[in-house]
Amino acid sequence: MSGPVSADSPAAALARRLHRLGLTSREDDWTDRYLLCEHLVDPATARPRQRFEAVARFCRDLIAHRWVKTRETRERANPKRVYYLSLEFLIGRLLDNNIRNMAADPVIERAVQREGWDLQEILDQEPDAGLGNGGLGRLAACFIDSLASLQYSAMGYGLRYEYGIFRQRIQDGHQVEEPDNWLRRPDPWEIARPGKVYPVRLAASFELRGGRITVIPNRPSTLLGIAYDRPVVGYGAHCVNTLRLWAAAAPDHFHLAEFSHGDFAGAVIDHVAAESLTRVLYPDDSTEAGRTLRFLQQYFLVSCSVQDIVARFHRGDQPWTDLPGHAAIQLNDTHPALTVAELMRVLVDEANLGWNDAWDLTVRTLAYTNHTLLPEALEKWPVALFETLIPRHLEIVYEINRRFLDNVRERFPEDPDRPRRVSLIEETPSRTVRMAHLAVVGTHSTNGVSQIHTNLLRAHLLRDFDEMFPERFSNKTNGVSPRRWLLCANPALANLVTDCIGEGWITDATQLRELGAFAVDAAVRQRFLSAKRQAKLAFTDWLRRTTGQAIEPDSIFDSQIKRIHEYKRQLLNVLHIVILYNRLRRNPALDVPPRTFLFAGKAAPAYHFAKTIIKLISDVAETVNRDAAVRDRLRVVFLADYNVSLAERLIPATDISEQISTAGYEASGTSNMKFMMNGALTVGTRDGATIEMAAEAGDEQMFLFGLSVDEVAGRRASYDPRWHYRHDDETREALDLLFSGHFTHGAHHVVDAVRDRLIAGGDPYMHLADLPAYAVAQARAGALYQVPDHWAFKALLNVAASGRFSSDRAIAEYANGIWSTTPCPVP
Ligand code: 26Q
Repeated sequence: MSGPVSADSPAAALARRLHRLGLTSREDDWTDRYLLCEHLVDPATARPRQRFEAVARFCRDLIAHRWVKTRETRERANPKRVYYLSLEFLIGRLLDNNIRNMAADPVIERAVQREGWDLQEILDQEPDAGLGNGGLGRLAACFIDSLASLQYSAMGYGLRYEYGIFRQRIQDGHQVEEPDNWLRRPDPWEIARPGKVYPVRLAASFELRGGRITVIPNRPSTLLGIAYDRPVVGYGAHCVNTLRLWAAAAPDHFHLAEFSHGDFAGAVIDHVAAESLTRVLYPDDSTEAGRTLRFLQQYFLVSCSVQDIVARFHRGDQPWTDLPGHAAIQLNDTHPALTVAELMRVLVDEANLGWNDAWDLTVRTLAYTNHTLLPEALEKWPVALFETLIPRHLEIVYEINRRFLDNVRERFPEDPDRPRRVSLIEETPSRTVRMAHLAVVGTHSTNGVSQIHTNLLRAHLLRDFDEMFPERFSNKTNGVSPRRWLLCANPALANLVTDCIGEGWITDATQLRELGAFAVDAAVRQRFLSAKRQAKLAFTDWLRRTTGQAIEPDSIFDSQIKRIHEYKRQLLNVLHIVILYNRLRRNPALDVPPRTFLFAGKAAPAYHFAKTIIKLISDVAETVNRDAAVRDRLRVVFLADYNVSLAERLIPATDISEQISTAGYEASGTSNMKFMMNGALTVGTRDGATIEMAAEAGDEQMFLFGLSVDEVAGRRASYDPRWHYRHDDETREALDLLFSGHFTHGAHHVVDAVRDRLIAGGDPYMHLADLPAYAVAQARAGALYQVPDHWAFKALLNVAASGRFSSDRAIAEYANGIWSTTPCPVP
């Protein structure tokens, strides 16, 4: 690992930092220091968790120097800041990533070896920071990684949930949710900032009784937001940015006022109510209504972050007109869209600006990213909630709307229905605020997350707005961090890539293109295959150790890992498994390579059919895996508790990446990119960013199938799943076997629910239309796998074409196209 060290290489910089800490590379006695001094523990007898804390604390001390240096540099240069506001940051673990980005691996490895410790065991002690639901939250984490690695002056703002996304257990095939108490033990990365505290004022109070929130109108209350900072270490550790997470607390004066009335216990209980605001991340339950606490969380994030941004702005002694030149605030979906009203309130009520000036500054400072086209996922908050909790913001929303609709009527006099369609307020069935409309009207930029998604956004969901403000719309295709998802997650493949093309790809993923020339080299293809095998063995090992399940590393690892949702079509995957099962039982001599189908993903707790899909997968797995007729040829595994760490293990080990959403429904997808970067081949529909991946690699490097977006739209009216049931033999046989209860034994409700959706319910996601083409694509993939050398060739071309899907490219596009900002290098 530790080669020659040039003067300003990451390794040389690390040597300087160690020197400042009083640690030369010779006398690295820090294991003693942290264990003896902090824990009064002898390193020889330290438990794995204590070892983890020692290594993490050492790493954090190394980080501290660059963190302070970064802050000082920005205070002096005062560049334009980027603020990424998100209710979710799905960061996962940090130790491995931070060690890498600090170039501290040689020092850590030496110390670990000296003590006779196992580094992997230490890394596995760290709980995942699961502060997100899925793609949107993980995107925020990759984006702050890139912002730091590219040295932008940027900050992430989010909430310090005490409980992250629920942990999933599978019991008798059913999902069971358990609380994720990730902060049970002290987190070595966070730094509480008791000095950074902001009041958040509400027009009502709230109490908690039996897990339910009761709002007491007309009794104003104040919450406090306390900052907890986490370092975001850029690659090479030049720049260490901050992720600032807000925790809610009750203000002391409130506490004391109650106390002086003699209600001591009442005051303590109010404390608990206040702190419960940031207790738990809301799982993505798009249907469940009445989530007052989620609304409060959104306002709390917005209020604390805006106060913090304004305070930093004021330190620069600039006039308000400079705000858009000082700050670019990116709203991650509509979850923080209250920022529009909050910034207007600050500028009008506190800075005493006129409405027009305030509006101009607000719009120029804010930008909005949309992540979904699903109508049921569009946020709408009851007007009554605004009225009770933040009535001033409702007034502001009304005034924004009044002016906006005046403008609409003036510009489109021939379209009398337009004001109703674009209004920020929906009148029926009940009065709600349409957060997406607020976000588009109140910002200068609206972007989608892949080209097709942006096109559909402009043509359908936001068509009226596109006609009014075409210049506001742009596409920013998602990306993923090549540091986390290739360098750290897949050391064998990363080494192969570096041996071929040098290490420039780590910070400039476009260089991966150069790997294309090496795909023709048989020795490189061989090395690719052994890197893949190494990752598969590591995964197989881990699976056996942690679950007792044995899978065959020489089978195809075929993975679909993502939230369970009908539009993502895990059911299509299941139907194909049943087709294969039927073929193998009918013809045991069938020449197909053995496959292991791996599923993982959480279902929203209130999304009942998604939970049924999990139960179905588990039941099919149990039946197939017990059937001697397909033994060693077909295995199905549902991996419980999908999270970032599981993705880091499974993606490098995967041969086939399943990206099979109904075309037009997956805004982008990001696991598709992670798989591609790790040399998996995609079996997928022409949806989201998969379309652009195929354009980069060439269609012939993937297994694309199924209806396109236009074909889905064209076929929708006449589509009848029964027609496909009648006309396609394998479809009918698969459904018949499924509906016969062959897999589900007594659990009739599972089969009934699936039949209801796929047949009686009209199959809105058109599984049956795509099933035959899907089976053909899968068969082609299977056939190619039987020629490993050809497989390796295509896989290498996929890695070579994955460079565009680096989050560094995405961030550079946001910086140039939306934020108008450049990096601020830290010397
Ligand atoms: C809604 C109501 C109440 C509580 C939570 C929510 C909620 C939370 C999260 C609604 C939606 C989300 C997340 C959506 C999401 O992850 N979308 C995905 O974003 C990715 C990044 O852009 C895309 O790649 C995926 O295609 C898109 O599905």
